[in-house]
Amino acid sequence: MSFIHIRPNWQLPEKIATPEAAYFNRRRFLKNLAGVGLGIAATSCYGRPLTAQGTEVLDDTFGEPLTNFTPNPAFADAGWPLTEQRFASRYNNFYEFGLTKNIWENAQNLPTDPWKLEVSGLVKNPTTYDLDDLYTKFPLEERIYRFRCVEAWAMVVPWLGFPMAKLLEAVEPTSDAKYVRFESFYDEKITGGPSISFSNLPWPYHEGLRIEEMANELAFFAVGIYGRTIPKQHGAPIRMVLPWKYGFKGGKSIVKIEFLAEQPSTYWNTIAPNEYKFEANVEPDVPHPRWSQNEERMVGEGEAWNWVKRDTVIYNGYGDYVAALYA
Ligand SMILES: Nc1nc2c(c(=O)[nH]1)N[C@H]1C(S)=C(S)[C@@H](COP(=O)(O)O)O[C@H]1N2
Ligand SMILES: [Mo]
Repeated sequence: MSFIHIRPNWQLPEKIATPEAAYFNRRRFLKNLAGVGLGIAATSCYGRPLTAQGTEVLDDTFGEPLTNFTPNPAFADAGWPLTEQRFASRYNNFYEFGLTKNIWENAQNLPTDPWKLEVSGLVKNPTTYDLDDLYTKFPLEERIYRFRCVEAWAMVVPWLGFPMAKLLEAVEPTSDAKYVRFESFYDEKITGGPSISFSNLPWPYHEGLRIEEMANELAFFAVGIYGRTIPKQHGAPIRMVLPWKYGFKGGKSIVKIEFLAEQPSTYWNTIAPNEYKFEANVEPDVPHPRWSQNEERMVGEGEAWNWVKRDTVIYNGYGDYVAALYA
């Protein structure tokens, strides 16, 4: 179908845009096509086949070995095989660097040293952490977690980092603090993906949690993955990991954490409130308006274009930890 005759340069062809990214286009061209009655393109064939090609260069992005961590036995086995890093680390969402999955090279432009993570707002001990602090202030542990993107792909990843609860202990939120806002690094000159206009989007990427969600045992800050410091494409030097929620809740490359009395806005909820909720828990029976959430495809497992499928589980299988938060 050739219904886009002239494509402004911010519009990616549907074929290569991911379902989340497709929204950037869709919003605008649905406006232009109002009443024409075109069906929404199938979202099942996105991304590119992953092969071992180029892994030597990919390996260079893998970060420095981390040794000062303890494996947490409660999260030693996520029930499914680990996703191979050569797949996990070259199939990423990091829209600041481009709208495809293939941003790992462009993401190497992210400047991570020095780094400042500022914690402020309704806390007794506002603190700014530098890069070294991220590896030394809190005991590091390894946790193998399942990970589920709202686009219905999934993986199993060994994160290194510390529970968000440890940060709460350190900064001591006041009793007025009910919500937390997390902000990602943003500098349009550095991150701007090629030929994409970012001007109308609510950058920097920002996410939010209820304070009880942040205090939950599962909520985690990752500073590493697969035994090494976290590669830039995964959100170096520190990113959020919330395994019971869709992946977009886990902001990458966090520079600011603010404790608030009111619920903050979030990036995706601002762009498309009917598609991406603030809560965004993994719920197989609640379809995304553009696709089902009943099953997911395991990144890199099986054949390219035809990854192994699994049934999606409520709270991504972590109901024992989090169901009480939503009772
Ligand atoms: N700053 C920032 N954080 C982000 C995103 C992003 O585009 N920018 N994408 C989110 C989405 S949609 C997903 S699925 C995960 C992907 O994490 P991964 O690439 O490490 O697998 O990061 C999340 N965090
Ligand atoms: Mo995602």
